[in-house]
Amino acid sequence: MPRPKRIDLIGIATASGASVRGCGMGPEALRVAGLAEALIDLEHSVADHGDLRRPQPDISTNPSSWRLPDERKADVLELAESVSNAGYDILKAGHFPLFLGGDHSVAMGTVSAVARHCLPLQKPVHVLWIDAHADYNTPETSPSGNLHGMPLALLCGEPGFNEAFRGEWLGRIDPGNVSIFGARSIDRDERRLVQARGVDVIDMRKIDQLGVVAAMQKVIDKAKAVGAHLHVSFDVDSLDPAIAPGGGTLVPGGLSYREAHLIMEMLHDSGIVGSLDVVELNPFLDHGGKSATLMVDLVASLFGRSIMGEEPGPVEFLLAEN
Ligand code: HAR
Ligand code: MN
Ligand code: MN
Ligand code: MN
Repeated sequence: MPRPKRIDLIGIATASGASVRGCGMGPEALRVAGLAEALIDLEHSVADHGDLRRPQPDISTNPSSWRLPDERKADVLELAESVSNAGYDILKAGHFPLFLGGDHSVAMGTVSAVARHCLPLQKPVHVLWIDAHADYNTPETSPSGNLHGMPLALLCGEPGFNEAFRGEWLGRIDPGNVSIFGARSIDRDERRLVQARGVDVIDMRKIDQLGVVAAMQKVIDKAKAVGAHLHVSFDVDSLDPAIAPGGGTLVPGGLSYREAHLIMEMLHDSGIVGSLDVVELNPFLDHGGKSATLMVDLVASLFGRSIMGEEPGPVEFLLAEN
């Protein structure tokens, strides 16, 4: 069994990158669903750093509007900086950062923390983006203007972001070291961009055709081949809406309960996952904690929960048999 880890939880209570309110409550829902207890039960030690958040907006002049786009952009970028610094400190201390979103724009900060830590140590970073969406829009290609649809493009250094976006996150990631897993909703110009940059998109059709084991094993092998730190960014909407209704941008045809557990079990066995985001959980839209509870169970699978306490390694055997 791999050694227990010291896992540092850090909440990012924001929905500023999204157009649907509610995922700012995500970190608290994951705590209520028993995240820390599940990890401690697996003999890990856990520290909870609480939540990063921006001050509540002043809506006294127009209570019916949410936030203006520029205010929300400022929220996203200021939070990204705080997240990047907090994540960097956790990694430098040798701990495992587990980032609790918040909408997916928080990954600007989480992934930049990983890049700042790993790249000076000559450790490549591979980003595994488990999501219904590609989140590779730029302000020019985005149909919505929502920043949670853009973090990968920013992290991969796409042009089209103005001066406001300068920061630690800009262009830290090689698009050749990104795997998008579970996609089924990609915008037209966004698709052109990911194709042009050689981003590996394992969409739902590929998962259906190859099987989830072979599809995930390819990602793991690719990251392992270069000795990468694997950062997993798990968007709750990668899951099928029937099992995870707690999201603001649901798309039918997602990962099943067993597919999702199996990929988390495989990621655990790989031994190369060094950081994790759980994002886009919207407790306001969830059904009685169903999605939050499922996410806690999936995180537990990634941190070593297994049915029979089996040793890692059955996956290659299964593939060889085919
Ligand atoms: N592609 C759409 C856009 O950019 C929607 C993407 C955002 N939804 C998310 N992120 N939940 O994965 O507006
Ligand atoms: Mn710490
Ligand atoms: Mn996303
Ligand atoms: Mn998504």
